[in-house]
Amino acid sequence: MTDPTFEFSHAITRRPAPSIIDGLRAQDVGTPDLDKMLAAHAHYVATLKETGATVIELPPLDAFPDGVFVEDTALCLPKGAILMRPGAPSRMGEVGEMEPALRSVYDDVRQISGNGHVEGGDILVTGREILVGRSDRTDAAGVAELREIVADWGHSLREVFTPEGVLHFKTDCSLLDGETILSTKRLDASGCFEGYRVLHTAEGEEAAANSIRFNQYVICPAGFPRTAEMLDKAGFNIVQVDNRECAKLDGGMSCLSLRFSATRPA
Ligand code: CIR
Repeated sequence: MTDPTFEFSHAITRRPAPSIIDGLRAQDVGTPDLDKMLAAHAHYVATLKETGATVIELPPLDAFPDGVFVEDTALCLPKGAILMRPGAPSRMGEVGEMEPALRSVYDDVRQISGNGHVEGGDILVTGREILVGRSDRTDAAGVAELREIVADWGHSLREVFTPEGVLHFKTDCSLLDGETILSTKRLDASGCFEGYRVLHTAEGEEAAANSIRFNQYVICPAGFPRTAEMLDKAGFNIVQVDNRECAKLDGGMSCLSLRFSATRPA
């Protein structure tokens, strides 16, 4: 029996395009370097593959500077996939670019089609529920539509709030196993993880919170040694990937893939 919250047969990624230099960012802390990003991306994809998973690698999309951050375009669940409706207007067209890949692996593909917005980075699927953080990108109408869709597949959805000034809910947290969450102290202080086992990122290492559990690995951004040591001591198998270029665009480990177990072969 596999645990659908972290055991996956597949991932979808997209190689960064030269237009990455125009990617959205909250603050300008320097232009991302495409070659360095490509090298880090290759390490990320190789790590996913090392777990035995199949990685569907999509080609770069120069028309969409943030296209590498595929997580925001969809939510993948055991019974189907849901195409999102990004709150960032420049990212809206990325969804249609993702659709064929999802249709190749899922029989049931639905869509947020009302006026609301949801980005995948605001969604954390745990062993017991789906947490969705309202943010500058995800609004009440989007959450309400998503709630109806996932209810059809037997999931309960709980609306929570992304801290002020934080891009996405999962910028500040990740799932380590069905019941264990890695979170910044500031997000955990909101009380949204009551009843879960919560491990905190080290002081000053908040950016380590955007990690992913993917099969046997917890893939973390490199450069956060105290959090990595804490996770290692807690028994997790850590792989550290250079995230310096993506971080310039507020991106992290979760943003770079959609993770799922295919219902039929790709
Ligand atoms: C954006 O602002 O939309 C991108 N530059 C970063 C998206 C990061 N995605 C994520 O956290 N899931």
